[in-house]
Amino acid sequence: SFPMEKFRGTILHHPPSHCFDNSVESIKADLTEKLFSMRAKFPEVATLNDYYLALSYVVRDRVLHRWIHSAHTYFQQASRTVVYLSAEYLMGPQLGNNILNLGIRKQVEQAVAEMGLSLEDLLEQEEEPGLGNGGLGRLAACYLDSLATLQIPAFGYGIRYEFGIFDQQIKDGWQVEVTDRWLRLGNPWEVPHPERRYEVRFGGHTEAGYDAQGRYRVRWVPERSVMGTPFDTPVLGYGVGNAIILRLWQAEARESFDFQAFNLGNYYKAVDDKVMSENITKVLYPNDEPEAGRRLRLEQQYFFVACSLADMLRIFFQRDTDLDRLPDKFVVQLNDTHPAVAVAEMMRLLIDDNGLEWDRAWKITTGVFAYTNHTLLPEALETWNVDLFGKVLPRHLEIIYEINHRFLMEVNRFFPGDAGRLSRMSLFSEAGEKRVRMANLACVGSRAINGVAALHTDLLKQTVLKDFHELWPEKFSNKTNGVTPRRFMALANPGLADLITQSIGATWLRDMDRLKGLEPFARDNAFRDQWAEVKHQCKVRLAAMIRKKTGMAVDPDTLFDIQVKRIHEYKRQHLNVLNIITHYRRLKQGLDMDAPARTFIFGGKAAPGYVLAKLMIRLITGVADVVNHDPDINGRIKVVFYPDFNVKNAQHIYPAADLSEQISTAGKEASGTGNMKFALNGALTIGTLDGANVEICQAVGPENFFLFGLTADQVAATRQAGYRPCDVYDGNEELRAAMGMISGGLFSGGDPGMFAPLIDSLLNEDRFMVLADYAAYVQCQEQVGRAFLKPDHWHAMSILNVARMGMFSSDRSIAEYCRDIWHVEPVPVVVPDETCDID
Ligand code: 7GP
Repeated sequence: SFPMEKFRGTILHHPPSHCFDNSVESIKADLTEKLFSMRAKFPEVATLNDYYLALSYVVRDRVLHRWIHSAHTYFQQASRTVVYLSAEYLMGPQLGNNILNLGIRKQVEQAVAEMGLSLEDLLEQEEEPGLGNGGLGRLAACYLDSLATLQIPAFGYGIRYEFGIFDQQIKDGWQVEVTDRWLRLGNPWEVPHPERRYEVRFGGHTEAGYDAQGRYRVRWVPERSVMGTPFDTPVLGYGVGNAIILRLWQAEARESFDFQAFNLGNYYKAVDDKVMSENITKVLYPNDEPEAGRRLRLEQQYFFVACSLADMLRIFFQRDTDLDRLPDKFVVQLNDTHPAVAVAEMMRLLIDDNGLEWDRAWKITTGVFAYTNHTLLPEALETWNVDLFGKVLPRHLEIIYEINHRFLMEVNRFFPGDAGRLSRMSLFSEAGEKRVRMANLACVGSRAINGVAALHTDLLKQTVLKDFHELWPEKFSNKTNGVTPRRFMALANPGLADLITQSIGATWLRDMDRLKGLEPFARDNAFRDQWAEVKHQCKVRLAAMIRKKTGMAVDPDTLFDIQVKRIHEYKRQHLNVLNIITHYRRLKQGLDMDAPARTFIFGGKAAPGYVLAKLMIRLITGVADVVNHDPDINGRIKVVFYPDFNVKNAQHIYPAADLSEQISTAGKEASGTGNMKFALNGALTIGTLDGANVEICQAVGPENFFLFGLTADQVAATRQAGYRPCDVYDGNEELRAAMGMISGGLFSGGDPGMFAPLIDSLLNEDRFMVLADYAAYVQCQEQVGRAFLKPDHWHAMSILNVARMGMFSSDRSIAEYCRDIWHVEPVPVVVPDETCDID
C-alpha cells in the first residue's frame, strides 16, 4: 500500500489540480472522448446507455476533482471525522444530483442537446443502487448529502450488495419479486480500491493463555476468513467544494483458488471457497422477514463492521499512535443496531490486537460510539440466537458476556436487588432460547442515544429503552429526521425550485429557514396561480409516467391523493382502501356527488415473506380493477398502484401530490420522512399524530393540516381497556358494508376466501386500530374534498406548508448531530481552478 508514513507531519505535494473547462464546447468534446476511451464506441454505433455512461464519466472527473481536494484537506488538517455505519444506503440515481451540485446543469443540457440527445433521456438510463429497504436507508443517504454540504469530514461505510432490494412487478394484481441486477450495465460512480483490502475472520474457537509479559490474553483461532474490498462513491456538497466518500465493502475469497484442492484435481471444490466468500455481500435482506437462522445476515453485519473499523484505525494511525486519542479524532454513529457488533469488535481490536487492558479499552470504546434507534415495534428489535452468534463470532460472544457481567454489576449498584430490572437490561434474553439483544448492546456501548422524532424519543424513554433512560438520562436526546432539499426539491421539482428562487432568492437551498420568506406570497393571487401551474405540470408529468408504466389514463385535474411507502399493517394502507370503498359505495348510491374527482395512487414494496402485506397490494389492485371500470363512477375515482416504488420513481411522485397520506397508528411510525418530502413539494397532509407528523403539524399550523385519529396515549389506553374491533364493526353500518364488499369477493373476482386473512385479522385483533380510526378518517377525507373545491385557499395552504417546512431539511438534523452528539466542526475545502459557480 501507499507509504503514508512519509506524509506524516509535512505535506509534500498537492493533489493534481486540473482546470476543468465547463463550457458547452468543452463538455461536448469530453463526452465524445469518453465515448471512445471508456466505451470504445463512435457516435453512430453508441447506444443511449453508452451516452449515459460517457456523460457520467465526464461528470465523474469533475466530482473526483472535488473529492481529491477534500481528502487532501481533511488529511492535512487531521480533522475530526464522523464515521456513519449503516447496513443500508438508498442513494438514488447519481448523475442528475452530481450535475446539480457541480452547478453545470445548463451547460450539460445544452451540450447533449447539441449532440442530438436529451438530458432527461440520459438520466432515465441510470439504474439506481437500491441498497436499502426504506426510510432508514434513505435517511442515511440524505445525511451524507448534508454532511458534505455542511463541510463535515465524514465517511459513510456500508455493504456493496450485488443485488439490492428486489424490483417489484405487478402480475394479475399480485406483487412479483424480480432480482435487482443494478450492476449489470456497469456502475460509473464507484472507484474500487483492491489494494486496500482487509481480512475478516469467522468461526473457530478461542484459546486463553499468558503472553511473554505474563499478561492474560485470549487468542481467536478462526475457522475461515474472507477479504473485504472497498468501493468508493464520492458524495458532493451543494454550493461548497467539499465532497465525502461512501465506502462500500465487497466480500471476496482470500485466494481465488484453493490450490491444494486444485492440485488434487477437484476443480469444483477449489472454487467452492470463492463462491462461499462472495455470498456474504450477495444480497440485501428485506425488512420484516423472519430472522430464523439467518447466519448470512449476521456475517454481513460483522463483515462490514470489521472492514470499516479496520479502515478507521488505519486512517487514525496515519497521524497518531496513542489510541486514547481515538475518541478525539472519530465518532462512530450506529444507524440502528445492524452495526452494533462494532462495540464488541472495537473491544477486540483494542484488547486482542493492540494489547490494551479492559478498562482502558472500554473507556475508548464508549467514547467513540453513538446509537440511533429507528423503531418502536418490538418485533423489529434485533436479537441473535446465542448459539448461532457463538458459532460465527466466538470471541465477540465472550466479550459481550464480559461487557454484560460488568454492566449488570453497575446496574446493581444503582438499583440494588432489582432482579426484574437486571433481567430486562441484560444483554441476553433468557426467556425461551437465549438471545443477544443488540439494542441493549448498542445502548451500553454508546455515549449518546437518540430517537428520530420528538414523539418517538419520548416513547423510547417511556417504553423500549425506559430502563436505560433511568440509568443514563444524560445519554438521551432527540434528533428529528430531515430530508435533503437538493434531491427532493431542486432535482425532483425544478419548476417549484425556480419559482421559489425567483421569489426569495437562491440561498434557501442551503438555508431552508429562508423559505419563511414565502409566507406573504400565500396571499398573492398571481403567485398562487403560478404555484398552481407548477403543481399542474408535475401532475401532467406523473400522469404520463403512470400511462407508461401501467397503461392507465388518469386526469391531472383530479385530486392526486398519494400514499407511497413500504406496505405494512402499521402504515395502514388498508385504512386508505376502506375509505376508497366507502366513497365508492356512496357514489353508487348517488351520495357525495359534489365531492371532487380523485385519483388515489399507491406505491410501495411488501417484504416477500409478509403475507398480509402482499394481500394488501392485491386488495388495492382489486379495488382498482372494479372502481376504474365502473361506468357509474365515470372517472370520479381512479385507483392506481404504481409499481416498483424507489428513489427514482419517488422523484416523479412527490412533486405531483395534492394530498399526502401519513396515516400510521399513532405511536408506531418512528418518524417518517416521506411526510416531509411531500409537504416540501406543496402537498397537504392527512395524518395522525404519529412520528414527525406531530412536528410537521405544529410547524405548518393545524389549520393547514388534516389531522385525525387516536393519539398515541389514546391508542395505549384503548388497548388497555380491552379494545374489541368487532364492537366498532357492529356499530358502524358503512364500515360493515365496506368490509362486506371485500369479504363478499367483489374485489377478488368473486372469490370470497382471498381476503379472509386480512378481514379476520381486522375483526379479531386489529393490532393497529384500523377500525378504531375508520370513522374519523372518512370524515377527515370529506373535509379534504371540500377544501380542494376552493383552489385559492388550497394553494394558499400549500404555499404555507412549504414556507414553514424549513426545519425538516436534513441540514438542520445534521447540524444538531454535529452540535450535540458529534462535536465536530466544518472544514471548508477550497478547490483550485474551479471555473463554475453554483447557478
Ligand atoms: C424507519 C422508520 O420506520 C421511519 O419511521 C423513519 O423515518 C426511518 O426509519 C428513518 O429514521 N425504519 C426503518 O426503515 C427500519 O428499517 C428497522 O427500521 C430498524
